Amino acid sequence: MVLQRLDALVTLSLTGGGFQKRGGGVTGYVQQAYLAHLLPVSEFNPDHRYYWTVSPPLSLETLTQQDFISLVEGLEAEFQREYIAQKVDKDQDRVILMGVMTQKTTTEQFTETMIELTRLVETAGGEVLEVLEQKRSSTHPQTVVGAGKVEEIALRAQSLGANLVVFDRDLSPTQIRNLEMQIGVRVIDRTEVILDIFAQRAQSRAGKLQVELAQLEYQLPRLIGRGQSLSRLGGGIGTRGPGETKLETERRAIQRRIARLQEEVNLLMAHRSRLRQQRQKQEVFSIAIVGYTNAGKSTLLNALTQAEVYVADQLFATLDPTTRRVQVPNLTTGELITILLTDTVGFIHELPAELVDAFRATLEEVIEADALLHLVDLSHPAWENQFKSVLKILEDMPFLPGPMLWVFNKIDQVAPGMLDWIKGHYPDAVLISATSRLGLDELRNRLSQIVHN
Ligand SMILES: Nc1nc2c(ncn2[C@@H]2O[C@H](COP(=O)(O)OP(=O)(O)OP(=O)(O)O)[C@@H](O)[C@H]2O)c(=O)[nH]1
Ligand SMILES: [Mg+2]
Repeated sequence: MVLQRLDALVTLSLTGGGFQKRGGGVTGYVQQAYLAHLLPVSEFNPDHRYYWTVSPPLSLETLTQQDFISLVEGLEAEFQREYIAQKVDKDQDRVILMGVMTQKTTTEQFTETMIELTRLVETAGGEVLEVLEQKRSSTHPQTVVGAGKVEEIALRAQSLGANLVVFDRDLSPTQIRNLEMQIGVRVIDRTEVILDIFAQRAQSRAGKLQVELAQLEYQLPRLIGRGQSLSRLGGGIGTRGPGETKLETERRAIQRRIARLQEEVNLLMAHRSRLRQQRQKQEVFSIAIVGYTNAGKSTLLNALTQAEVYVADQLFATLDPTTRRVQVPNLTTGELITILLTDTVGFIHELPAELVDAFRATLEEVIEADALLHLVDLSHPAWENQFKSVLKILEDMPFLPGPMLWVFNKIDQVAPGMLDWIKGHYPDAVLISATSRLGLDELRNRLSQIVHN
């Protein structure tokens, strides 16, 4: 009924033994009638435990006495009240998350992915109302999940007043179209959530430029499937950003715009490369801080230098690279030497390819450094997988600076037993707390060692 937008439904059952029609075919008497309609939340149905109700068997006579118009109008009014009550904050998307657990992932990894996806949606400004899951050996080519699950999502969306469904994986244009048609609200994937966060964060011209490029590159192959549904289902996560107005324009116009932006990114790269060459002429050793988003990279740069980089407990707080001078002691002479430390955009598990391409000017700061400082948030339950994800992203880069120093951060939040374990398993790593300023002298010494090797 939800999917077909029906207010009420009547079924009639026949006695079977009726007249024989003149031309053949059996007619029958109506034996019983049933009336079904959707149920709003009420004191009798508090958590929306029941979506619908079916009447006891009625006689035709009783049925004809039913005032359908007032029944439907009454129900409409109740649903409307519920809807308004749910829609307090109009700017906030009300989101249902859909996670698909395939054989490729362990339960633990899956749980981590869903926690992270929740965090991403909240960072983008959405409110997660419910997390739905399904185990499948592989995803359904048309709808990702099976027909029964699609129906469940539609029912939950309707009863919770959700206006957005977010899937934990990339969706094809066909899948998006099918899902939106059957569920009746906007459907987006994880990449779109990440792009939306970037769009909201981008401050500098370079940042905005790269975000727009990433969004257009993401949208171009999905354009055909999307045009109508976007205008039908409204804005919110995944529709914001510099590229927003371009969405409705022609595919070719988008292609032209992409080409122009690509050129601008190339100019940006050339500009940054000149700056780097100047620095290299001065023979200052440069180190780039890399790490999972929210590891504390900007906090560390601020702690070691007088930088005032924006720090926040949110994903992708930093988009633009910042380079500052740091003094480290020469371990033999004790003199202070100056090195350059660069803080930049954080990584995430399965960083969308469009972002990697569009942010190449920024990522080049990483690959062009003389060494890397890989910062890890040791207090995060999933730190080991985050650590591996960062290594994987680095491996996929065309080339990398030689030495990489592993630095485990936030040790003020870690149990002593865990620290002993880390020291045993990662003897070369440095343990610090950027906020409590623990281990920073040791870190300066280790940076100095890298410079002199
Ligand atoms: N407890 C504790 N919190 C820390 C430490 N270092 C950083 N944080 C907190 O971690 C959060 C993220 O810090 P940021 O410096 O913004 O992290 P980032 O790696 O730059 O993150 P993005 O720019 O989003 O990729 C902030 O709330 C910091 O205050 C630490 O040593 N201990
Ligand atoms: Mg940062």
